[in-house]
Formats: sequence, structure tokens, C-alpha cells
Amino acid sequence: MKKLLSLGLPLILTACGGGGSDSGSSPSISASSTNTDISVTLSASESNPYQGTGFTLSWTSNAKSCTASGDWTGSLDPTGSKSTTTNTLGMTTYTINCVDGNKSGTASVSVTTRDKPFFVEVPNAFPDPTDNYWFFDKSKPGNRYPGQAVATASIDLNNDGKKEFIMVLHKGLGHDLYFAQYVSEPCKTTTVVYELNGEVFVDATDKYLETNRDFGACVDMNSATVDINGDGKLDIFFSSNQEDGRLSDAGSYMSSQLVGWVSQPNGKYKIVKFGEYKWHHSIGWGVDDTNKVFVTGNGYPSSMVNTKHVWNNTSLVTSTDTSLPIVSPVSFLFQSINGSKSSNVLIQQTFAIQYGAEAYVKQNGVWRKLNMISPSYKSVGEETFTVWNGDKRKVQVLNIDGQMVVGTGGGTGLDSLCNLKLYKDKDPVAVGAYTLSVIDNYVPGAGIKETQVRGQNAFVSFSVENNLLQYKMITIKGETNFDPGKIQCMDVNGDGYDDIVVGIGRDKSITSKRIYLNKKDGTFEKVNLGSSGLLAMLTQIDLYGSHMADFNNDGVMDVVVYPSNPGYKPQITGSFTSMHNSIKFYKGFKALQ
Ligand SMILES: [Ca+2]
Ligand SMILES: [Ca+2]
Ligand SMILES: [Ca+2]
Ligand SMILES: [Ca+2]
Repeated sequence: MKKLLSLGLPLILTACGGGGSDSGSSPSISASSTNTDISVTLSASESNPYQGTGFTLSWTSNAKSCTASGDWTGSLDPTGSKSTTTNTLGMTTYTINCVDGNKSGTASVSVTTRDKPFFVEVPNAFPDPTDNYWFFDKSKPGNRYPGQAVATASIDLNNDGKKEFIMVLHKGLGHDLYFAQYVSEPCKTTTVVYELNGEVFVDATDKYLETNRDFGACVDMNSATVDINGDGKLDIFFSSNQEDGRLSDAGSYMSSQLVGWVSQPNGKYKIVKFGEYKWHHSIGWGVDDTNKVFVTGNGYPSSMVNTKHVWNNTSLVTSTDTSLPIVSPVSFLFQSINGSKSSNVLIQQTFAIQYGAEAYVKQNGVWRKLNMISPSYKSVGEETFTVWNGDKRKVQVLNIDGQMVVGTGGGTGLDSLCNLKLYKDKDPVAVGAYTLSVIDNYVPGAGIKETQVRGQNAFVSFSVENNLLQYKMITIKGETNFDPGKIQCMDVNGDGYDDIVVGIGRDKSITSKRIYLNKKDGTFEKVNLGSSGLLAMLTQIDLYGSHMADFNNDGVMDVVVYPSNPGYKPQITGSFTSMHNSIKFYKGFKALQ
């Protein structure tokens, strides 16, 4: 009772007996009396409990015995308390009837059960990133470009069941002077590993990384995770380059080797750089004929080659494997279907048509190219496209389902391919999103400005059936917002069917996680997260990203929200010197359903 009062909760209770019953101040209280001879009180520890969470009913009486009625039953001691819980939304009423001989008394209490929110923010869950030089440079008050989180991953780095949160950030002079024409110093990328300690995350980078945090390269949004050295711990690989916004006439500075984190016998991870210097944008892994895991990735500008990188006891060894198809520099995915141990399907964006996809299958040890496929479109014509710095180039305008989109050279394409179990007992399909560059208010012949173009996701699945690459646009019931955001293919509700999760995206007006549950019939339906799905962000930070994982290993998905911008504008607005609370932890409170 004391606890209740200290919480300031309205106490609900009733007393009856006597002529003047005190009905208390809560509107949910009800009281009744049948007799003036017995005094009975009944109260609940919470007036507004969450659905399915416990509360305590407490009662007193001067009777010999009592009986519960209403939303509880059974015989009760004359005075006592009982833990209870209700799955009923709305009001439930608990009544107690107490008797002593022919004397009796009654009391009732009502509680109103609230819907449980899906997510609850844990306040101050991350250390203040302002204190970290790699995120925010206090020595440069005019610096409006703090570290930009480009890639995130959630991996259990120490196999304790709880996932660590990994952020890769662009930082450095190149990034600060984004889109300056000549920058002497290429961008740097650095890393932070956050580990959940109780309910808050701590910076555990030094605990997990063997050397320093600097990759010496920019990384793309894409990463791939696979245990490449077979020690039971996942390793991470990033597509990397030096494309930090400098103009391409900066030449060779734009290229970089691929970067990986590989688990070591000492429990730490080693940052390894491997392969050719390229403008890498794709990264992925497969299993070769000898059942060995390999990593590969591709990028412009040098010629496309079919290299693979395998772990050989102490390092990644790069070799040319001409039997492998050349993987797309944008996005690709290997699959092992029909019970094959090695990869026998490759699905990827085509080189020629940005909306096109192509597939290869391996038959009798030989990779064979299948058909190319794309959404149906009509070519509208050529237009002059003016990019951010005033440069002009020619682009093709396409009409796709009545929408005018930039067809080539507009940063559009098939992105974020991931393996998704559409059906529990079948091979996964490849799910991705076409990032359509939609031209609003298109006027033929008037030219197109980059600012006129709006990104829009169109979800699509690919599968190889009967030696043909098939594609299907994915229907999402209940969704009207197709703004781009990072895509995760994961089973968020543990039913064995993979679901689709889309991050909060580039547009700051998107403040809600988008979660699409697999309806087991090939379609998806948006989860209505209600107000609890809204993720509160600092108004001073322009753009955010979000990442979903079960960080605390309680079976319920959690969300981390972090500052992320595509780099073309300052991330901080107004007078703002602190990034405190810019990274947020939303703990999953109710299982997604
Ligand atoms: Ca862990
Ligand atoms: Ca490993
Ligand atoms: Ca599911
Ligand atoms: Ca959780």
C-alpha cells in the first residue's frame, strides 16, 4: 500500500459497511454494500496495468471468511493479498463478499487494463557520443558533420546469447568537407562496438577489436556476415571504397580493398583488408565446390573479375576462380537450394539495366546463366539530369506502373538483397527493394533536377524455379509509406517464416519502424505499432537510421536508433554542441504479432 501511494497511483478501492462508504478519487472505483455489519476494503496495486502484466489485489475485513466474485473466484482469507493478471483489455471488476454468521459486507475494485506497447525507450541507454572524437569533434565548433553511421550490424561477438551493436562511421577531413572538389585526405572509417550491460550499452570496442578502430576506407551500407574460419563465431565483411563525396577526378583515392572482421583464437576480432582496390559496393558470401566458405564483392572502375577470398588458417587468401560467375558491383546473393551444400544459385542486379535482375545456376559443377528479368516498363525518352553540383548528364526516363522514374545513372536499382524464408519448409527466396527514383511533376523535355527526384521502395522477391528466374512484386497490406530505409530479412515473431523490417529511413518524417509480418500466403502485413512504434529523435539531427535485433536475448525484438545521413547535407542544425541521447535503445516490451 505504501508503495502505491509513493507511486502516486490512484487507489482504487472501496470500503463498504457503515453508512458512509468512501469511494475514493479514482473514476474506476466502484463500491457497494449489502450490510452495515461487516467492514471490507479491497484495493488493486495498479489502476492501469498493462495487459498480461501482474498486479496485486489486497483486502481487509473483520469477517470470518470471504469469497471472490466478478473477475476472480474462490474462497479467501478474511484479510490478505493476491497476485493476479488479466489478459482482458479494458475494465475488469473484482468483488469480495465477506461473512460472519448472518452479518456480511462487500467491496469491489475495478482496474482498466492498457494495451502493452511494443517498445519502451530505456533512458540514457548509450554513452554520450559527443565525448568520442570519432563521432564528434569538439575542437571544431563549426563542424556540422559528425560521424555518419553508414553500416550497422548486430552480432553476438562472444557467444553469450546477447548481440552486440556495431556501428561503422565515416569520419575525417574528407567527410567534413563533403562534396568539396579537392580534399587532400580521403575519408576514414571507424568503428564502435556497443555491448549491452544490464539495460544500458557500454563501449566495448577495445574488448572486441584487436587493433585500432580505423578501417582506412569508407564503407558502403552493405555488409555480409558468415563464419569464414569455422570457429563458431560470425565474421563480418564490408563493401568498402573511398567514395566520400569527393569528385571522381580525385581518381585512385576513390578505391579501397574490402574490409572484414575475423574472429581470432584470443577471443578478439582482427580487422583484415583484402582483395583488389576498387569502388566496392557489393559484398556477399557463398560456399564453393569444396564446401569452403568464400567472400566476394565487386565494384567499379576497374574490370570486373571473379575473385574469391577464403580463410587459410591465418589470413584471407584471394584467388581468381574463373568457374564462378562475376558478381554484380551493386548487389548479389548466393543461395544453396534443393539440399545442396555448396552454393548453386546466384541472383543479382544486372549490369546493363538497373531494374533488371539475372540468375546463374550451378549444374554438374558448372555455372550457367539463366534469364534476365525486370518489372515491365516503357521507355519515355532521354532527359538532361542536373546533379547536386550543377553537373549535367543524360538519363533515360522510364514509365513503371504509371510512375515516371529515372532509369539509368540516377542512383537507382535493386538493393539490399537478402535471403528470406517465405515459407517455413521451403528454400529461401531473394528479397530486395527496387529503389525507384520517382520524378514528381515530370514535364517532358524540361530536364530533371536531382532535388526533384524522390526515392521510393518497391519490394520484390526472386527465386529460381524450373531453371528460370522468377520475380514477384511483394504486396504489403496496410502500408502506404514506401520511403526508402534499410531492409532486414528476419523472423521477428519466431514462427519460422521470415518477415521484412524497414528502417526509419532517409526522410525524418518517418519516425516509425516498419515491420511487415509474413502472412504465410506469400503476402506481408504491416504491424500497427500504435504510438509505441514512434521513435523519438533529436530535432537537431537531420537523419536517422534504425536497426532491429533481440539485443537482450529475451525473445522479443528490440530497436536501436542512431544518427545517419547520406552525407549531402550537414547532419546538425542550429546551435548544437552535444549529441547526448542521439543514439537510443527501444527495448522490446511486447512480442510482435
Ligand atoms: Ca554477446
Ligand atoms: Ca569466425
Ligand atoms: Ca515471422
Ligand atoms: Ca529483446
